[in-house]
Amino acid sequence: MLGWFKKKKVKDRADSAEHMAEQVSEGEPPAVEAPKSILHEDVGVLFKQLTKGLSKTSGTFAKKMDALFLGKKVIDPELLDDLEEILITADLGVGTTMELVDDARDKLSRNELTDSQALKTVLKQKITEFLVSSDKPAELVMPAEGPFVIMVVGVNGVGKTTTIGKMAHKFVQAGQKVVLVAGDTFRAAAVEQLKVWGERIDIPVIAQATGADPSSVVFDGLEHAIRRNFDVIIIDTAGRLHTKVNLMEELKKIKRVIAKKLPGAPHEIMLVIDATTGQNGMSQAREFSKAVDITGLTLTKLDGTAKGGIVVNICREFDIPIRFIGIGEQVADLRDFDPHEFAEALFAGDEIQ
Ligand SMILES: Nc1nc2c(ncn2[C@@H]2O[C@H](COP(=O)(O)OP(=O)(O)OP(=O)(O)O)[C@@H](O)[C@H]2O)c(=O)[nH]1
Ligand SMILES: [Mg+2]
Repeated sequence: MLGWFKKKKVKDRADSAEHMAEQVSEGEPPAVEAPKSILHEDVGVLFKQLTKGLSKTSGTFAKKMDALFLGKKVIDPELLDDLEEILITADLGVGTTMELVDDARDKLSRNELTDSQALKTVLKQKITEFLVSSDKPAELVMPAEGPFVIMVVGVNGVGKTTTIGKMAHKFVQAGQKVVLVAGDTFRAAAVEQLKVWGERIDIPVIAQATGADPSSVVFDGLEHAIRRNFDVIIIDTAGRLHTKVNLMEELKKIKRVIAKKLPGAPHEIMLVIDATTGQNGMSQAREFSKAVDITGLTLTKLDGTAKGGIVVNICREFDIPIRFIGIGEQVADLRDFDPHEFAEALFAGDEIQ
């Protein structure tokens, strides 16, 4: 398994800071490797855990697929209509569904599909293609020098703070010195919640009182973190609706303040999307991208939904890599997103459990 993050390389000391920021080492092993426990874990075990986590999604999707194709040898228009319905209810979205079904129709008319099993195979191939369609690598890229600043954004209750805790844990396991900054000064108990995560994984949390200006909390927090040489600084932000202009402006301000304190930062602006929210997740991705240039996504709560199709739709529509998927509330329930593995798990259903 590949590492889930790597460090940029400083090739030439004479280079300017901006130039250095463009240099990403290609084809070399990551400077900081994933912890041994992850590298050495049996891939089969990890796959089983993923399929179990995705049991609602894969169970329902794969079961419906099997029911559709069971006993049907020939592909008729009725079967294609049913297929269309399954794909739409799994949240693949109308556009993605139409492309899949139209492709099947084309292949059928060119006699390239002889039976329903062949159709299932084609479907899986095409869904895998969508999942790998982004040409941006899924791994996080740390700067060559200085701290790696990650700002986490998203609408209310999607799992930002939980994802931060899980992600921080991964960095700690990989030997990084991590600090959290409590940029959610709006919701009561948000600061406390982040502190609980900090205690759980034994890392510091920089916070001010609820009601403080988030930009100044982030500014002061960064100053403190930079002085104390942290490798990774993860900033929590308050949940906000992507349709609220003033709140999106506040997010832009926080981003500007970070860049002012540390040129080149934030290096990662991660949007967290709740996979159970369905197609609304698409407009969240669109609007947050417009406001702050999202560089990576995490899709949470995939353990709680029968509609994991949003992952396929997001990959097809946006050129933003999915970094992680959340498959539970515990610290270990954050998985690196691997499109091939995800496609396998989606179609595996009951076979694996
Ligand atoms: N089942 C499941 N629950 C999750 C997952 N990620 C987060 N949650 C739960 O979702 C709820 C909200 O999580 P938070 O991390 O507080 O979400 P948030 O986006 O920070 O919320 P606000 O700060 O209020 O906007 C909590 O009960 C989490 O335990 C996941 O992958 N699976
Ligand atoms: Mg939160």
